[in-house]
Amino acid sequence: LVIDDSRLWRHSLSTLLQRLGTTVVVAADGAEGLSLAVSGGFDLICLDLHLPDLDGRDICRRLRAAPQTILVPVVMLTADDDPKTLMECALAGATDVLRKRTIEEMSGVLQSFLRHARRSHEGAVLLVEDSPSAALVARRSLERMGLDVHHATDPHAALERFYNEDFDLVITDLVFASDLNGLGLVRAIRGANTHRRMCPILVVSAFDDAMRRIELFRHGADDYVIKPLLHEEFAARVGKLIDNKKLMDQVRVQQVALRRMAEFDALTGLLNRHALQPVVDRFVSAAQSGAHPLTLAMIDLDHFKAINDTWGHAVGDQVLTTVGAALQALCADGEIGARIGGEEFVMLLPGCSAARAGLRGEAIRRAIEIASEGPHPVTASVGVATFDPRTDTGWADLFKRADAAVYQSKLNGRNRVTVSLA
Ligand code: GH3
Ligand code: MG
Ligand code: MG
Ligand code: MG
Repeated sequence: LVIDDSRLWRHSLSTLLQRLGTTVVVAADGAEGLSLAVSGGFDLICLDLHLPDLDGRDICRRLRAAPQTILVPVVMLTADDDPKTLMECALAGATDVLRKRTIEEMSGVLQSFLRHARRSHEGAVLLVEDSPSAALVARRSLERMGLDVHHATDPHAALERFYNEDFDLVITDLVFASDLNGLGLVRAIRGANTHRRMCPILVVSAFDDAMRRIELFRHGADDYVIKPLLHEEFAARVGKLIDNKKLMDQVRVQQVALRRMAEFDALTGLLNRHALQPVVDRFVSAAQSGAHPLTLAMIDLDHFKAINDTWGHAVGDQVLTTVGAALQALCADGEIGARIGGEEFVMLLPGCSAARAGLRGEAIRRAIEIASEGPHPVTASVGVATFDPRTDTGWADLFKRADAAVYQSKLNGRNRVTVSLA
């Protein structure tokens, strides 16, 4: 609703608001504006301060006193810069005061009011409420917002559902005829052993005492609202919590993706060199303590540059993918394959002793040969070394010996396995 005596401003504001997707009703004086306003249904009232018949501040006071408009935001518009006038507008109940400058400047502010007015939300809410009438009021509000409501009357049943289903918000009453109350439910949710424990929690209660609120916040409740529920306030609080939850979900998904990118080689899906280190540390300590032997197989593809040069880089990539898959397929439980360089791979074989190291090396060499059979065959030079606690002081020694064994395989004509003797 736009109440302004200037035809120019009525026109400019209407055009702007329509462009923002709103239906606009206009009034040219205070009396007409007031009677339209109390007829109801407005999301925003733009009210000019200086009108021929009534003062904007008086109109504002009357809007604040009428039940139909008490919750409707009123933005007062004035060309006046006098701080005293601006303060009087605020005291009269204006939600905001906007100086009449350019339409572009006003656009952002008006848009922010309208954005929230009729926004629908998406999400699942677990409503824990034992009073049927209170549950009905909350359910109506939530469904009006577009949310899916799942109602539990008992806190234990609610907790059981919470552990097993994904919710975007838990809304709980405070007092139940149960050994579990609202505070206990908040504590149980926050202590749950799942990412779901971060779910926002809104407590709804008829109690309005600071002590209860403080303890609820300390135990992890996000917000507190007092019954009887006022739809607009309830919806604003719920909307905010749901928005935050969606943001948190996005961050979690991104974190998982980033961790994957940081640890796994995109081409072959094997671990990369960086992610190998913690595994290496674990395996080497076990080998040092004699808990289990550790064999390292190092693999360098033969004349790989020629594959790129002859068939192109894309074929080279395809061959690397094939080799990666072949190595992955060779990994028994607990064994790890990794791509540590362009066409260089390693396999960590915990439990493989020196006696079997040569056989495993040969199996790797053969698997690569078989996997790449076809138009773009490739072979590999393999070096294997088994950790020897008497001479190897750590990973660096083992790595150096396997690397030297690969070099020896290259020197001896490639496509072969060299076992490093400690
Ligand atoms: P050698 O038998 O002596 O190991 O010869 P080589 O050609 O395999 O060894 P060299 O180290 O000279 O060349 C390795 C080649 O691997 C060079 C590089 O272009 C190629 N390469 C490294 N990373 C990738 C990759 O991700 N994709 C493709 N297509 N090629 C790669
Ligand atoms: Mg005016
Ligand atoms: Mg190489
Ligand atoms: Mg090579």
